[in-house]
Amino acid sequence: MDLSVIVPTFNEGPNIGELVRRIGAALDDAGPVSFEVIFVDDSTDDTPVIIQAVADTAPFPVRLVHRDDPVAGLGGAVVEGVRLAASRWCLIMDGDLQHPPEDIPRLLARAGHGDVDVVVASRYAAGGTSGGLADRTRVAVSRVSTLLTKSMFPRKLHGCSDPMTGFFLIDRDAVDLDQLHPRGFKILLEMLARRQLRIAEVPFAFADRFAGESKASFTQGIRFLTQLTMLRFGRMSAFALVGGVGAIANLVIMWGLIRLGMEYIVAAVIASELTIIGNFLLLEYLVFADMRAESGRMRWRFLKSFTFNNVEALARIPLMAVLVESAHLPSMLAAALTLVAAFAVRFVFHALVVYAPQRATVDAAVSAGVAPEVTASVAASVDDVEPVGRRLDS
Ligand SMILES: Nc1nc2c(ncn2[C@@H]2O[C@H](COP(=O)(O)OP(=O)(O)OP(=O)(O)O)[C@@H](O)[C@H]2O)c(=O)[nH]1
Ligand SMILES: [Mg+2]
Repeated sequence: MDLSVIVPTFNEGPNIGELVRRIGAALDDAGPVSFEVIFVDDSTDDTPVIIQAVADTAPFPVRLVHRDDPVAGLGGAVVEGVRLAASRWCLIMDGDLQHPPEDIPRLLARAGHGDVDVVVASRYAAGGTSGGLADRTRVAVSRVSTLLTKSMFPRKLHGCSDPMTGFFLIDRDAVDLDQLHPRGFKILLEMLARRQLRIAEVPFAFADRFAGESKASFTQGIRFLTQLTMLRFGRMSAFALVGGVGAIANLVIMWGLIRLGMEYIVAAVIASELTIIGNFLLLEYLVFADMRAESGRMRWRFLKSFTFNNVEALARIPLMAVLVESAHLPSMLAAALTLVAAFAVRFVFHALVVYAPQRATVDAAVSAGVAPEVTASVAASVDDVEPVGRRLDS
């Protein structure tokens, strides 16, 4: 097998037939290439039935992997497809025909030179266009986020004008799949930022969606920003960002309640509790999203986090008093020291306790005889919560 084409799909039924037909035609024209198409499908509609029907009549192997319990969205689907691929060279493309299959032979030809690990189909290289982006806002968001991303990884992304594209050809042997933490849409970025890869680009014209609806959203945008922060500065910085947002929210709520005539102590307590709950939700859906699946029930995580934060708030004040009264530190310095210590303890507690992989899961896996992978993935996630000073690029 020379090539595995991997297509992540979420409710793309009306596009499947046309996509498979055009992939077949394009690769037929490219000479003798043996290839397969793998759909990694998270659909909630009849897309899998349509894929199966197309697969039954296609003159080349078309495989359907339907995930009943989708992990890590689009990025997770791509990684799953790459794992299952029969070929070492994997072409990733969207299922809505915004990535024209007719461009695949040019990507293959470039990889054929033998000097690169990944060939990126770029909207922003000379000769490429981004016409298929829905409107001016999407174009601007795409441009700005590309610039931001490139500035954060100047070396790793050198020579890549479009690290956010979902259309690329990659040598599976050049990436460490276990090291990836896919979340959301930007899986190429995840691959490029983790390890220095040799990149080539081929310009392409980003087309309009053939049929169906876009799954891009504001939430995906927020996920992307978290991904970027985590890749660049490690999990602790994303945690700090959430903490910072929480601190500001806390003050704003307290100010608002006082203006409504509330006693300042009561206002402070209400603001703190609301912030603790809000922070938990942000940690849950952004910072520790990739560790949720293995760490038991949400209500237990919430209970641990909520209790910890309240105990911490209660403990910090007396500790500060001790530093001022006994150690004679200036009160602002004492406050700052306790805040920094509280932050560090809070991070460690959340990373190692609240989001700890559940022992039961590991034990069950051990007795089921799948220990090596599970142990590896547990080790990887614990590894990842030690990002102090981690630098992925320089
Ligand atoms: N397996 C899987 N595929 C997904 C998921 N979300 C989106 N996709 C697929 O990923 C591809 C890209 O999604 P799109 O909705 O086209 O996103 P986009 O191209 O950024 O947005 P548009 O330009 O508006 O089309 C499509 O093939 C989707 O079906 C998901 O959660 N799981
Ligand atoms: Mg699309």
